[in-house]
Amino acid sequence: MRWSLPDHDETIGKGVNRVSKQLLDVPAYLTTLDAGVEFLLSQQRDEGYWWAPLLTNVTMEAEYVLLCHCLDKVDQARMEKVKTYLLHEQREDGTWSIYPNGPQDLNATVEAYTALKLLGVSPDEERMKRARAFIQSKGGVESTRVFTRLWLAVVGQYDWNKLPIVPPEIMLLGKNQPLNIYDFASWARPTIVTLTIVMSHRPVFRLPEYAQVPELFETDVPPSPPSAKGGNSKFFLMLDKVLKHYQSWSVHPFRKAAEENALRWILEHQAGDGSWGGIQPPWFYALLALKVLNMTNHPAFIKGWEGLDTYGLETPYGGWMFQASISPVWDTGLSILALRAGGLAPDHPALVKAGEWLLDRQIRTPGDWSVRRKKTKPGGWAFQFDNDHYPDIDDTAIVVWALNGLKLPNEARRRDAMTSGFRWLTAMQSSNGGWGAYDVDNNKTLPNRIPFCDFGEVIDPPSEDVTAHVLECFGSFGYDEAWKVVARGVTYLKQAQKPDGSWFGRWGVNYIYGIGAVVPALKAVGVDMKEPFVQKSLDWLVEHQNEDGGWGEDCRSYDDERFAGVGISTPSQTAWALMALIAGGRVESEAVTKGVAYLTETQRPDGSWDEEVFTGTGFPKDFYLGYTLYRQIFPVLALGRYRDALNALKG
Ligand code: R03
Repeated sequence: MRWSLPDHDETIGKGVNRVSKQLLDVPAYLTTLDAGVEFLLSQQRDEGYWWAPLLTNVTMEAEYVLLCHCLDKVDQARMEKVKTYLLHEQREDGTWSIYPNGPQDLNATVEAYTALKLLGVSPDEERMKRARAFIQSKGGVESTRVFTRLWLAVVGQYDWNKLPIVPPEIMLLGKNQPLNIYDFASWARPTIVTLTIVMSHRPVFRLPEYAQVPELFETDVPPSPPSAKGGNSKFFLMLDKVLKHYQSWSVHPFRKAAEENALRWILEHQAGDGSWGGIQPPWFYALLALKVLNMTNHPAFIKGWEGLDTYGLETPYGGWMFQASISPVWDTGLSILALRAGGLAPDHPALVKAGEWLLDRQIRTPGDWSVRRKKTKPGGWAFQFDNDHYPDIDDTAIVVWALNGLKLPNEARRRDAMTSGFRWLTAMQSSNGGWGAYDVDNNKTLPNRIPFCDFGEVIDPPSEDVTAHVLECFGSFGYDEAWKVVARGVTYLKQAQKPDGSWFGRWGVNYIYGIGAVVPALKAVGVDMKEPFVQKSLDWLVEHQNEDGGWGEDCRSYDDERFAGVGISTPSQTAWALMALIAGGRVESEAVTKGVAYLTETQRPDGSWDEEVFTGTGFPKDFYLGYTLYRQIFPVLALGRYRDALNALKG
């Protein structure tokens, strides 16, 4: 959906301010910057944090509907709102997509169609006919990913025998044996552990007659299911057959012990907010697993069920949606950085409040990351409010860097938090010099090969953007304490550069995000911006500037190289490009002047920007994120840096 940030009501004073600045002949971009700062400030919550909707796609709500059905917890009023949301997101052709203006998506369309049927929408309605025709034209349910077919199996619409198996016995593998759960990414791990229980019990919570979907199998088109991330190998297909045979036995000697391990792991890993890992998939699957084990009276189930509401959102038109994850720490860290760049003082009351809020969120206990870094002391931050098992490196880098720009009443506490955060980041560097998002050296490719893993990433190797954020954080300190760490990070980034000069964007779309992160980071750690490899990335940006002066890059760039750097201009991507060009020494270039003008001209009267498309990446090709505050944070950050760079030139 299009999600506008709420208006703020301080427009009266600001209007006057704008007029008087114009009279004093202040450059237009400074007026824009001030209005942008004001608007961003207006979005701060009373408790001191920033938190805006994290948008994804309708598989969240469709699965929510199926989950409520399975758990026998159907709230009719809530369901009506979900129906409103699903119908609102449906396009003219009857399909759903996984990002605004994106291509028709089979998984999303199958799931939303099924949910709508359960919600009472008649299959005879034109919109349902269109959805069905699309599904059938793609080979039907057999062409969907494993997760989609798994949901259909759980509601009695798909044969459990046709799904790949992940047996609970993987819980008995040691931490150094192949395919043990710690070789999977932090998000895949709880997903797999919870699903082993569901998949070994194979529950069926059959949909009522009217909601069954046999028509989604009726097709003349041969199915083309996605393959495992690493390709389908004979070995793993054979292993799957063996496991299916084993599953059919009536006795499984190790299963009881394995399941007990899985259950213990699940109970130990629930987050303070009731979720598992602060993300939707393991959360829903954990509730299903507890249901299957007859544990719906267990405190973990109750807390998990009740926590769901905190990730829900009412839409302005009366719909209800479910966020795949929530971003308060990320939004807050970035907002502080933007507002400092925008000119607020280190001890501005709003920033003090935000800084203290962040200090309270630092994680002081070990987590899954400790399995590979046993002796390292904690010190990270998570993305969400309360998710202590999974601090991540990206959030920690941004928060430590943000704290470094503040002056707080308790300076000793701020220093202590920065020091422990800094040390944690240092310890979490991978062997190749880069940083992953959650773990060290989570780069074994074997998990990619199991047939179950046909959607999203299942490992968490170092990425260019996270590495850049850590380096820029370190650069903000002067990095004497860690110069070797920094040097290895720079080496990693150099070897990761694409032949055309760009860097890949793992968590933001796409090469514009990569370059926008890497170049300012290289500058922050003292790399000479005149170096040809840096200049080459800046040339890439100039070549990809749009006619309107902005930059944009479509999510399609992950599937099709022709879309690299190509897309409608957006405020966030324009800001990323500007930050790289400014850091790289091109402050006075025509490209930068035009980019700044783009931001000035597209700002709304209230100081905000609009952004119609997603510029965040969950998993390249498979899952995208709309960070609602990016449109505000990054233009402010870029314009603030523009002002500083111009001032530095003028001496
Ligand atoms: C940008 C920096 C901060 N950073 C990124 C935080 C991203 C948070 C969103 C994560 O949400 C998820 C959604 C998911 N879906 N499916 C999976 C998943 C994971 C995270 C998924 C896919 C494959 C497997 C398991 C889970 Br196997 C919808 C650190």
